[in-house]
Amino acid sequence: MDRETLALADRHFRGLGGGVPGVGQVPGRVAFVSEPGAFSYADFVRGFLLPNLPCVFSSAFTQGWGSRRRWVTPAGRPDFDHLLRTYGDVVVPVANCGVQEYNSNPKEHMPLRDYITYWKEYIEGGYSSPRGCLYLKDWHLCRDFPVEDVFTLPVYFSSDWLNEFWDALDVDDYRFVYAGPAGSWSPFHADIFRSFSWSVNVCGRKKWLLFPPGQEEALRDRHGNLPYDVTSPALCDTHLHPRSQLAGPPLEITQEAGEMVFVPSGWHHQVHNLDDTISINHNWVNGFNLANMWRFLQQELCAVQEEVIMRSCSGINFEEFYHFLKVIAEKRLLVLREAAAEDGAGLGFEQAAFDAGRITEVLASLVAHPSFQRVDTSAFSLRPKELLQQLREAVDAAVAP
Ligand SMILES: O=C(O)CCC(=O)C(=O)O
Ligand SMILES: [Fe+2]
Repeated sequence: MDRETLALADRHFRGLGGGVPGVGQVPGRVAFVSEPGAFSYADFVRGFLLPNLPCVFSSAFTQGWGSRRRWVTPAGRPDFDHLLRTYGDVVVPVANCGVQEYNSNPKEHMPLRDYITYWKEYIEGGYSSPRGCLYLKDWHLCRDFPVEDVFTLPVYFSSDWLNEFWDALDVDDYRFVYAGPAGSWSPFHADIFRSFSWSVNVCGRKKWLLFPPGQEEALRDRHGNLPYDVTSPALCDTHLHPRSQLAGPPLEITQEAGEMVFVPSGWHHQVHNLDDTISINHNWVNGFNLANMWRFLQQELCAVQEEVIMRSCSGINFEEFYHFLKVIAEKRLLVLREAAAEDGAGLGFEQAAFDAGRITEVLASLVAHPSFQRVDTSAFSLRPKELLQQLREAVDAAVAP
């Protein structure tokens, strides 16, 4: 991040007074970025991260990725033989697209070998099977094979606190591979913790239907439930979905092989595989959507009122959220202090200053939250108020002329 982008981003967030951006003007179509050489990180911040708008990057951005070279046949189809040879024994999660369980699909686990056998039979059966349409989802391939050359992380997505946090703890990650036949699909949802996502088709094509934050409210049924399938004719039934006429049409994307989609924070979406498709999908949080994550966690708490239940709903409670902030904050403080000693010339100084500023705002709000005040923090290695103080001092020093 350069100084000019830091100043722009700081002004943007200061203008919000620690709040969350509303939905600004949403263009009628999704922007397409074609030239890697002519599109900087600062362009991405200005055009998409700050206004929280989706975009599609051309396949030139993923040229040369290991997965695109090795997992695909010359005809552009999944290379089943290669995948079997390399990963056949790995146990992968598989969802059944035909079975609705709340607003997702039940998952089972099976060796990739068995899934590929199923997939080939599904194709031979004219894209139909008595077992239904099975979709391999949320396979942590990078966690299972950390040294494989699968992809090169684009600079636009390199500030990724969720994965930085999990990597520091060496526990989990939010890096996934999806693979499924034409017709497999992901029901209507927004991503975990209101994270961003990026998604690249290694082969095949996807159709995306995207709704800006807030639009989903008009799509709820009369009981207040979100739809499972936004293409269902039931949405036109005003008795079932009384406000669906108020929802604008979704933004539509047809994502070609090699192209990369950026899904902004809090945008609900539904995704259909138009061909036999393999994709790499990551969820990520950073200073640009941290306040959305925090707001989401507070809403979850309001909805369930019980921290114990909250953990089972969103997979994180306030104490763990503090731990997440602390791990990232301490790493940024280190950069700011070292760089300060070198007259601000340290690598990533602006990024660290921006990150520390965003953490300060959200941490101040967390520390003031009545539910967090009930947490016993006496045994914490660094007390939240101390961390807040350290961050404030570091941010003040970083922005001082
Ligand atoms: O590709 C899919 O089926 C779903 C992808 C998705 O929801 C995401 O990347 O956020
Ligand atoms: Fe998603």
